[in-house]
Amino acid sequence: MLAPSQDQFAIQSMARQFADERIAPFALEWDEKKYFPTDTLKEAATLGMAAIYVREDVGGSGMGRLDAALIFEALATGCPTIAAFLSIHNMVAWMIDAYGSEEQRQTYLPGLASMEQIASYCLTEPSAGSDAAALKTKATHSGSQYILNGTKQFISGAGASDLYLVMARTGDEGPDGISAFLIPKDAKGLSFGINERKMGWNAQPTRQVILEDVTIPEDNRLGAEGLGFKMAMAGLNGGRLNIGACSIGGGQSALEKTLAYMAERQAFGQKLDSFQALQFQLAAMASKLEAARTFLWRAADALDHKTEDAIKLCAIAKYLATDTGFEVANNALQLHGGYGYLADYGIEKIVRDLRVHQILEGTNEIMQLMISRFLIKE
Ligand code: FAD
Ligand code: 2MC
Repeated sequence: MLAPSQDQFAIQSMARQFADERIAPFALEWDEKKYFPTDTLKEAATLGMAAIYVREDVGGSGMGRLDAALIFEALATGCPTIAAFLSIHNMVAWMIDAYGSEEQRQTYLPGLASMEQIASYCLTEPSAGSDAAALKTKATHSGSQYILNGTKQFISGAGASDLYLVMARTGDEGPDGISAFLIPKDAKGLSFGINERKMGWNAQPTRQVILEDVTIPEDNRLGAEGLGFKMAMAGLNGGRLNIGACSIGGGQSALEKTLAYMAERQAFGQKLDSFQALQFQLAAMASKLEAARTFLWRAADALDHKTEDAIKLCAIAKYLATDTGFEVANNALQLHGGYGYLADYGIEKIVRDLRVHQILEGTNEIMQLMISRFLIKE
């Protein structure tokens, strides 16, 4: 892979147009009002962006991870929060496509591809975040049913989503005792915590998902018993690329806003963009974004081709791209002076939104832990 093809860039342009017209003009208001724009998400679904790497027979777009990285970067220029939620939904859709029975694929995926059904991914618990394999939510097999009890923490889309992919313990301690379950919103015993007050990501809800004797047919188990953790991790490989792409998109948008601002704003009788010290900062920001973007493409291509080093490359990409996106957005805020700190300029929102990308889908310390484990093994 040298670079994406012209066709792939055309798909990215389509996503950018959607972001410019249907997301960016409303992003500040959604953030301020904590409004989750499900209608806009459904519009994105009509363009094939809700099941990007799901097979076409069930309504998916049949594209790859590199296409997804290009799409999520473009969408995030409008709003990283909305793009990132769409990524989580895509992650669940892919897991059902990859590991579900034919019946599960046919039951769930057409609705997820159109976003008539919205999905959430439920791994984290109050006492098991980075150490996800320590999760305690229990699924007890009883006859032809499972009964689930436990609490999931920080679940994006919770309360608004129609379908919850829940990782729960069916066996012993550790990763091999975990299985995955598909739980509909109306399941008896399923409830949600308060919508958390957050620094960013305000245009999507984050709540606890509480399971109290939630009883589901065994047909709602995704994949075999004991494979839940590995499936959850496999889903996250793509999720981490997408979150990285969302950070690059947010950083790119902050850079574009900064270039426009500096071409207008004067200080000491000059336009800001005529100070060489500031020009060099712009050069550094653009260079870092380009390097992270290009590396992300490499990792996406590796995941598409299931190369031996794909997992390591995805971890490196998530770590580099989310740190870079945040650094660029934060510099952009500085270059706006006091105006960068005002909500109306849209820069502080990008900084707030991108900050959490260094934490979720595996903190950047966990990415370093994974990368170093690979290095020591190699
Ligand atoms: P902890 O695991 O308690 O970590 C605390 C600190 O210790 C971190 O800095 C961490 O990097 C560090 N640390 C921990 N272990 C090590 C180690 N071995 N070596 C070095 N450093 C370490 N989860 C979901 O399942 N679904 C969702 O939809 C979802 N959405 C989220 C949305 C938001 C807005 C947020 C904030 C979180 C979301 N999460 C979601 C949870 C997210 O994945 C976790 O917050 C994250 O994995 C970290 O877990 P923790 O918060 O428990 O931190
Ligand atoms: N891809 C595929 N397989 C993976 C994998 C990956 N990325 N990571 C681990 N595995 C496999 C691993 O190969 C092993 O398989 P096997 O037994 O065949 O060797 C198995 O899973 C267990 O892995 P480990 O032995 O590495 O398990 P350990 O408990 O030591 O650590 C760790 C795993 C730390 C990498 C994992 O717990 C982790 O990724 N933690 C971060 C949690 C996280 O990312 N949460 C995100 C929640 S979702 C979210 O935030 C959203 C916004 C949606």
